[in-house]
Amino acid sequence: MPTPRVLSGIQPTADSFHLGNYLGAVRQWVALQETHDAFYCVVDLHAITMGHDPAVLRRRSRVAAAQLLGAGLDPKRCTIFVQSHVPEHAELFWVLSCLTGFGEASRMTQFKDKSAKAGAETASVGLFNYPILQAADILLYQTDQVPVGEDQRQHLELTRDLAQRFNHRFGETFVIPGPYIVKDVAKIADLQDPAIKMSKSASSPQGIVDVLEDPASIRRKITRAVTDMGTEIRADEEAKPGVTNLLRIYAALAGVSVADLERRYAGTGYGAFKKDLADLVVDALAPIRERTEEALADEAELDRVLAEGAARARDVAGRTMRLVRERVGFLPAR
Ligand code: ATP
Ligand code: LTN
Repeated sequence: MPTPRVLSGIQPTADSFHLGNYLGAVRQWVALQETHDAFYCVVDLHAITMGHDPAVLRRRSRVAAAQLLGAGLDPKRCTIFVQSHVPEHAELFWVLSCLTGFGEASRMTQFKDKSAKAGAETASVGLFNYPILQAADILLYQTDQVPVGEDQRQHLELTRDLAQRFNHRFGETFVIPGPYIVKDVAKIADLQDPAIKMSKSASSPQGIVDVLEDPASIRRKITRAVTDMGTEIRADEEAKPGVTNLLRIYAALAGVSVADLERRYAGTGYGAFKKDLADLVVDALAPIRERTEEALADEAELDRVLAEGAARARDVAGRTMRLVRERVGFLPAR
């Protein structure tokens, strides 16, 4: 059996990843580089669907790559690259878009949410096409599993449908990928509004903890996180969504179960629990922040890592694309 392949992507749309990105996705990426043939991509093409500033995009793309290194990705163990360095993504996107129904794309809930916010007239066609480009990212690498948070499940379903449709119409070409979603961390909630996910675009500054945030500010936000009626530290999605979210974050970072924590904090109040959690978050993020700063300090080396990643990615993507062109019926360019 060949080593199974994973691929995932993260958008360079903020100056830092947040705790939801880290626990829901990036931490799994780090673990999977040990057991899988892993490709991780800073998806800058996806980052221009809502309007952007070129200088900011350039900075955030490097900051995103540096944070991946800071979080523990090792370019010797995995391939880290920037999506726009591999033109095959845009090329396969086009082919897949011609297999996607207009109605099918219109049903994507992330598109519906984000276009409603932007206003139907101002939302770009790029935003509409976003999930099809994501499918291209995944299928180009013959990916077996895609480590992401819960919010990406629908996009992965579309990806599987498109792969099956292509294979059926043009002959076996793509591996059908599956989601790799770790239940307890798949949807970290906003600290101020546990009904919504912690998110770069939707959370208020108080609701979101950034990976690169300074320790005092992290402590403040955790101390002020919304808790629920009563004083009991107990997981209960319905009655105690705020405390449940904090318990999940704690359990994930400490490597213990929520049940263990419920026992440990039985009879104590929210205060001590939040203080311990704040210490834990600060201690977990500090080394990531330091390594990210180191990676950013040597821009030439960072760009070299990305160039090497792009070369490895193009090798795989190029092979898939040659097959796709032939299957679709494009003439060889000779
Ligand atoms: P936006 O709010 O702009 O949609 P985002 O905060 O969701 O952005 P992305 O770059 O879209 O960030 O997501 C990167 C990865 O992090 C994805 O795999 C996504 O599923 C995961 N993720 C994002 N937010 C959370 C969260 N609150 N809990 C768990 N995983 C999350
Ligand atoms: N849409 C994803 C980012 C993304 C992605 C991918 C994830 C773009 N391409 C390919 C997994 C595989 C998001 O997190 N919002």
